[in-house]
Amino acid sequence: MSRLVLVLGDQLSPEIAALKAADKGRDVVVMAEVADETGYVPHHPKKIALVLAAMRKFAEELRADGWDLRYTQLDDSANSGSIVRELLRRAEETGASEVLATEPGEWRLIEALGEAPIPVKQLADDRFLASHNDFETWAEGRKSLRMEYFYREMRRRTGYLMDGDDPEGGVWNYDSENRKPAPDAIDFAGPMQFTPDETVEEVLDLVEARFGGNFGDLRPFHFATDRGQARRALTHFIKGALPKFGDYQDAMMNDERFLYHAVISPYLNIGLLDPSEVCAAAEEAYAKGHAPLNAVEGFIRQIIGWREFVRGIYFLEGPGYPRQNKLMQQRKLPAVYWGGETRMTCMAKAVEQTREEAYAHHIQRLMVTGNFALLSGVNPAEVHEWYLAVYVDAFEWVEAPNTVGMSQFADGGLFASKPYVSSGAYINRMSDYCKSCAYDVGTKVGEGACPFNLLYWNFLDRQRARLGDNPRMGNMYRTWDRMDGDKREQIVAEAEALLEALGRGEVV
Ligand code: FAD
Ligand code: DLZ
Ligand code: SF4
Repeated sequence: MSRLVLVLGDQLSPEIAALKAADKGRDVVVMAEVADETGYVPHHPKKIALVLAAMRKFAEELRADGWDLRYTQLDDSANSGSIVRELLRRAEETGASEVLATEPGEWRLIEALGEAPIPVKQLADDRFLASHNDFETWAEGRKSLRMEYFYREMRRRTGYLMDGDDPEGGVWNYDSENRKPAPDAIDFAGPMQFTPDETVEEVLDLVEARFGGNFGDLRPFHFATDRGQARRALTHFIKGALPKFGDYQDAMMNDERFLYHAVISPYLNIGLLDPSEVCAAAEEAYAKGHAPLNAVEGFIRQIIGWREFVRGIYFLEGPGYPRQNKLMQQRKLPAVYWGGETRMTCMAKAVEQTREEAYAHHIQRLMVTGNFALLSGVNPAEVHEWYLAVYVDAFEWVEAPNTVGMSQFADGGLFASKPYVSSGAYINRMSDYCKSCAYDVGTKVGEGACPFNLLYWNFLDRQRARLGDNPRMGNMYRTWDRMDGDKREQIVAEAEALLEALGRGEVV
């Protein structure tokens, strides 16, 4: 009897486990565009378009490769609206009595498949370099989980940038050479852009009609939507941007949205690129003398270090992880996150580019929008839903640990040793935002004071019971304690007034 082979919208690789385990001669592949997946958060229209267009093109590849494939489009009249119901419908149609799946990247779907009224075998997703078991074994017995140590093990295991048993160049991590502030100009035009073909145009029309009201601009749409295009986008980055990737990794600029970043996370996350091919391409650029070690090491660390590490955390911690709120923050997400007017240039720029591109780079996500939400005391569940919705690369296994853990410290410091908070000084050092801002980054309190300055001290004061003993925050608390008492009172009063104004929806 035939089996169904489920391929989800972020599993678009011919090497995906369920396809590898299936029998092309008798099994039936099921792919489905369904309301449950397009609606579990108000996804950015570009994200929905990317996933649906790439699904349709991948389905064509599978058909051309000889697979019997049943594909449900979002507007098909028989569409039942959920992955499990689509599987049941296709089982009835084909007589199949079991399903082969690759483990989804979200507990919600893992549980739904586990509870489905048809046996579903969920195979390990081996697109990653570390399995769940590898990560659990590494984490077992450790007092704290630090990416750097996990990363070293991954270097040894994969052999990337290794010189025998030693790291290439003698040190594991070249971050001290990176983190340069924003330069005057960038000599890279940004990620490769692709003109929508017929399939993509059809999807864009569908998304416009159904999801045009979601936050985010659908057009222009230039993402790669198949493997060939994604590989060209990777090559374009390796040639044009990788050499300076490390230097300006943390910089932010008013007029340069992508700087030297790769913008390949959407392709990696939906299966159009494989982490090994990406790292091999970067390593080759180093071997050929095309890109320096600080850039290549930094880039490979993001992929075999951070990306694998956060996935390990998501699956180690279980389904409750995204709902953690160890700092007990309860405020609502301010309207500025959904495009509401603001006088803060840094926030305005980060949100504007998120709306237009469905993309912001790591430091914008961490030190602008993430930092502001944390300082403002926003409930991390709301922050999590925002990040899951608005970025084209957002899938829960990668988004939740980055948001809930790294950015909001809502897991109490499972893998970040202290919260990523800063006053305006950091943003000023790393960007040109403050030069065109209505606020003055140098003013700590009173008329024109930068909101990040006020909120930073207020956050420390408010969270003293939970963070005061953290040894890595000792200096910050000592500086706060040395401040004149009247000034501290004024900062707290002004910060609280600002938070109240934000809560009332006033322009801040
Ligand atoms: P580059 O800077 O060019 O880096 C290269 C690659 O390294 C990325 O494509 C990505 O695959 C990987 N990478 C780098 N940093 C991380 C990281 N911290 N975690 C996982 N992979 C990483 N990344 C996502 O892929 N999806 C998300 O939903 C997501 N949400 C985030 C939310 C917050 C609050 C923060 C602070 C970070 C988040 N990140 C997320 C991580 C990071 O911001 C993005 O991976 C990166 O900005 C993608 O752009 P890029 O391809 O240009 O990356
Ligand atoms: C993100 C997404 C969207 C928008 N739509 C679909 C869809 O219609 N069908 C589908 O199979 N997958 C979709 N996805 C990706 C899933 O949400 C993703 O597989 C899970 O979140 C697990 O990572
Ligand atoms: Fe942002 Fe403050 Fe700088 Fe304005 S002055 S851009 S609010 S950090």
